[in-house]
Amino acid sequence: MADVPGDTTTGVTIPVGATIDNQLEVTGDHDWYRVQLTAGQKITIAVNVLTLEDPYVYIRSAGGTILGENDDGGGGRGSRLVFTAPTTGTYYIDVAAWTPTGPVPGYTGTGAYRLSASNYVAPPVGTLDEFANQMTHGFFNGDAHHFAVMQGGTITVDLTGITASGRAIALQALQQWSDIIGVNFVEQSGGAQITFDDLQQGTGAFADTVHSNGITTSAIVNVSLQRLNLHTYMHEIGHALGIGHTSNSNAGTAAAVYPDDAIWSNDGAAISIMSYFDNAENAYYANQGFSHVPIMTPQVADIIAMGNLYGLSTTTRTGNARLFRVRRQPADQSQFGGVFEHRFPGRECRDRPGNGDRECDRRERRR
Ligand SMILES: [Ca+2]
Ligand SMILES: [Ca+2]
Ligand SMILES: [Ca+2]
Ligand SMILES: [Zn+2]
Repeated sequence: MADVPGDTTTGVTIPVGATIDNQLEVTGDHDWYRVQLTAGQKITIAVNVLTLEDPYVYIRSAGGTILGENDDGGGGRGSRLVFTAPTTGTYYIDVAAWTPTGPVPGYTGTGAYRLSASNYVAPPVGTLDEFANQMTHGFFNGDAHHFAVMQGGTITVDLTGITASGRAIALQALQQWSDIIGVNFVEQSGGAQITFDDLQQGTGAFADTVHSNGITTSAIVNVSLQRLNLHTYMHEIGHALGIGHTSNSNAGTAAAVYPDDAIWSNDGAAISIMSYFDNAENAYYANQGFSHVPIMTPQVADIIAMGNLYGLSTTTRTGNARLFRVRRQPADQSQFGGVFEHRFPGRECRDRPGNGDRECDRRERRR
């Protein structure tokens, strides 16, 4: 198969609705495909992994200027980009590979890919089980992973690298996840399964896991001092325990946009603490009486997802109806009302509504 030129001299066209299999033959290869669009036409471009480890895609103008780009929006390392043509004419879809900032052992950025271009279809409503499956499997392209522990077992955590106020919030977040899966988090200094840090990454937060054959052996949770709030800690600890986002969005490239980057129309904070979309920007939740305050507990899909990985606690607050108490006061009617009623010292937890943590996550890189 001849290589596709990586500039406007390309003679290869992809019609909207078509799928093409091709490859990046050498490191640094770019393959440009012409696509004819009409003004206002909205398309979804996807580059799926065949043997290429980590695709990256751009949409370019007739002159070759980059108009949009995506790395991992397609699930796993696959790319997905929704683009609306501003004018009628020729555009180019530029298929490339993710480029590391330095050499990565074994990574070449070559291999076979599957490119498709299709007219955009608005996302359907997802079920809670679909959300949970996306978090445990879909986000990782099927590569599910979790610590080898069940209810009554222990995961060690090292909180000695963070401030006293950070530790206080982290402990609340750990307690909430412990309430759900029945696993005890035990502090130790050095050599813990989850190590916490607050390195300055802008205002960022991220989690990294080390895992193989579905089992996580260690994880790092890093929440910078600007992000010390309960939501962020629960979200990042969620990653450490093995759940990804409810969409394939990741803050590695551009901020997620609703609904273009959503898999389901009801992807919002009402469903999951791992969502990139707050209710204020989500048309599905408009006029349903939801407030837009940041959620302070895992939500329903989170509990299902985490239960699928670890099982659900049978001892949490037994004999106490607070477990599924829903707050009914209008001012308090956040999301599902706080599936877990949780009291917390106020100030740390007040994040700006709508802020989410989309700028703050960092991609998970196994390598
Ligand atoms: Ca090529
Ligand atoms: Ca090429
Ligand atoms: Ca990618
Ligand atoms: Zn995240």
